Amino acid sequence: MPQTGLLKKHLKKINIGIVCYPTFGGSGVVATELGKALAKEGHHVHFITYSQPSRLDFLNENLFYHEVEFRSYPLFEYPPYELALASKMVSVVRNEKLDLLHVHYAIPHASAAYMAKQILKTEGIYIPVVTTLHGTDITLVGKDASYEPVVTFSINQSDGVTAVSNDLRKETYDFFPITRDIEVIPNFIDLEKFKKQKKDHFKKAICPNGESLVVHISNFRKVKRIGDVIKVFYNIHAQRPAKLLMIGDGPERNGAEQQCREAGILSDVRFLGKLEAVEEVLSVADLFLLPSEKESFGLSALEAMACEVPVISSNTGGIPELNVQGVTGFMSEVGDVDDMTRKALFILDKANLPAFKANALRRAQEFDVSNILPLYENYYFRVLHETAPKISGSGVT
Ligand code: GMT
Repeated sequence: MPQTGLLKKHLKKINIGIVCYPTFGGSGVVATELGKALAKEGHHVHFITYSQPSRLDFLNENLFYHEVEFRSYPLFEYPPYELALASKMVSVVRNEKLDLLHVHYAIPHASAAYMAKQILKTEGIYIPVVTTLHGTDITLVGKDASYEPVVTFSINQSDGVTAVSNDLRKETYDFFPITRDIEVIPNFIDLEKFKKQKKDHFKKAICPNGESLVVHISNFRKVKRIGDVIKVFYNIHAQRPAKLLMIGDGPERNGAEQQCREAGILSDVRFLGKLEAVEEVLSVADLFLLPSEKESFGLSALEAMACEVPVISSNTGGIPELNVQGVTGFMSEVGDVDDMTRKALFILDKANLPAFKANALRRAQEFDVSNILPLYENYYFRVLHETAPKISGSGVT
């Protein structure tokens, strides 16, 4: 994975537009962290989103932000965001003289980019578009008949396409009539930021009697199987003193609280909402639970591992490409809460926990931004090289 210094020296700095969802969610986090890392390397990065990305908490002279403004109008039951986004892309490419647009999450970013590209072509500008597929844009929403033709078309029309795991790449080819290559570039972590912090006072406040601390982070949607998080924790709690921290928010949050109340464990569960500095909580955690129905990568599990937290997950999607069975944690079949409980108790045993923690960190180091950023840089340069005749020629095709 790591790139040689020699190759890196020859890369010129590029002027790139990044389009993403700015909200609490994996694709937005990856896009924002990627932009920050590119800016640190000297590239100029222009974020194009409808609000400030939540992790864009960092000042750098190479970072720029362009807000997509869209008006509502009495006629619009659904304001046409995609049109406003495409218009914004056109003006940013034009005014900032961008070299490349990188859109994260196919819907509607890839199709809006296609539209922007067509408009710019009429002005003699060819803007290469790279689309990164993140997960539900393919596995859930993208497959829906109401989006599938547009998703297929805009993937095929992109100048470069990446997927965050081999499994997502395969699933894309299996389901959509894709006629182009898809490059796998896994998600990454800034280990410097996620370095385990000394937060003993925090651990003592939450677990005053030395309880095990279990954590779950997600956007609390059905696909995350929040009910299974609670069931596994209930079973752990029946066997040993433990606390559960639930980070994030979404449609399943209220149901989860009700489930905890009915199970009589609410006093040992805390819902912390959309916490930005997840590393502070993860630094004191003993176990991370991710029993999702589908997960193209599982960025939150990587964040946990970077803080030396072993993972109990389902064996689905791209998770096996991250969580190593019996080494960094365990995987069970989706919904098998009894198996997850057994394995969680094994990890939490004080004879086993230190080895799992060390292995989790070691595995996370493979996904450090210093290893993955060059893969993106090289990919951009490949796309720029391949599209060079279109960019320089007046007859854009
Ligand atoms: O679907 C989500 O949970 C949100 C989605 C996103 O775009 O924010 O997450 C997906 O992308 C993440 C970043 O690449 C991956 O780590 C998640 O595994 C993936 N989620 C699913 O596949 C369910």
